[in-house]
Amino acid sequence: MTKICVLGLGYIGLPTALLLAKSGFEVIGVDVNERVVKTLNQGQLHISDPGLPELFEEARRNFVAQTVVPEADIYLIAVPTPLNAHIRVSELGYVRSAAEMIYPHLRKGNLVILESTVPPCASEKLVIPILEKSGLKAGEFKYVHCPERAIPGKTLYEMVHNDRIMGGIDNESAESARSVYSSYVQGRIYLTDVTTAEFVKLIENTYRDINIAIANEFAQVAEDYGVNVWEAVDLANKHPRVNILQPGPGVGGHCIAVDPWFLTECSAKTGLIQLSREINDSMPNYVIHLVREMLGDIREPTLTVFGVSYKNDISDTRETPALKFIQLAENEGYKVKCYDPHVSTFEYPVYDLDEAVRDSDCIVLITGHDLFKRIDPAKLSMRHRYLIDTRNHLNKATWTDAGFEIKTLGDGLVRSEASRGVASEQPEQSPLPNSKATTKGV
Ligand code: SAJ
Repeated sequence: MTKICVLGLGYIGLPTALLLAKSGFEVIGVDVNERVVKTLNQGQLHISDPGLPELFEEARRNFVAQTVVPEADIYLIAVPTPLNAHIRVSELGYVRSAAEMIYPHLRKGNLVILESTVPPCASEKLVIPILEKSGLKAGEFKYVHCPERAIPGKTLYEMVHNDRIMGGIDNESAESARSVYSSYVQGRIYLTDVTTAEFVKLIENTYRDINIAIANEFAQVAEDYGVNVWEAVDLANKHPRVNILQPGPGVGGHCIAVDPWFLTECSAKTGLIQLSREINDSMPNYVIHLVREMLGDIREPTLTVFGVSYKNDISDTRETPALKFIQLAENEGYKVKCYDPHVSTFEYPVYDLDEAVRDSDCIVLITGHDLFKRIDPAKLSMRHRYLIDTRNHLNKATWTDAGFEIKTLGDGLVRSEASRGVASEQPEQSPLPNSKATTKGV
């Protein structure tokens, strides 16, 4: 039986290891965290994702976890590659130490796969030279970069169904990787060289970041013209070649908010990419400006943040825009209480709904969890009933009927109009145009 060692048993490494085990490989999962290893060997999971418990049950007979790297036929690296936010440069320490752990075991004909996202040329300049300390030259062992592309919240589904890119140091390497991934990937597999694969992964996420940035800029420009950006984007997207993304309070997660910096760290030609990062990073500042406008004259104001995970219906809070928003709010003297039914551990305390809204003046919705739609606003006991919805997520009529004054990011309504209740005329998700915008057919 072919033996695969998967290094890193996190959000990507563990599901990948289990998919391979289910496909019939003998899989040894390696993690430096003893608690993770112990938990898995006791039959429990340390992460949650739809379908993962069922997969774990099916795959366990071919899977074992340990803290040291064994001899294997194939080594797959799926360790984190965080960004050093101060200097905006990738930290490749985990990748480096994974390669250091592999090379003493490396034999002729072995295949090493890197799934972790890295800056262009990292394989060639950093990882392969470490592996060559084995005494083997690249080519005597096979090497491929196969960047992961699965979206959190749908990880397993996308791991199986997405197309994959395999960048090999030579064709034999890429073909070997293809045969490994073909065991469970139903999408197409495309072969290329290593550096192109590294580059492709980064431009995918950078492309998305830039597109979110333009949506965020449109939201702010729309306000200046009294236009509702949500309606405008919806209408623009009726064009066959336009697909504008959704504005929001900023971009979080460990990928889109991070990968553009990986792409640009060794290039000087990066104006648009950097600007987009800055636009997205400045959205919490824009949200606090909306709060200021709404609550201007309230004394000792308290805010309730709805949703602290970086996006809807998941528990992941990495790089969440909620964090920057809360810090800014506290710096301006607001008391902040958080409510997020998906999150139990966060930098700030997370309360239940009643406690989070008690004596609060304003709810600021940062994350569009589905569960928030089921809240009955009439039952919320607050000091003042203000709502800032940064995702156009909640039903305006329901919340207005419950006495809330609502500001939706990018709705084009100045405070006086909102106060007059103009916002309440807007139906959910597809608001009617305000006084300036019209929806005439031409
Ligand atoms: N967001 C918006 N507006 C949108 C879409 C997203 O403000 O229209 C925000 C989200 O709220 C979130 C952030 O952007 O804060 C990122 O969310 P996301 O759903 O766009 O992406 P991630 O970070 O969860 O996953 C991405 C995916 N990449 C692409 O779609 C190109 C995923 O396929 C990658 O595998 C993943 O990064 C990764 O691991 O690199």
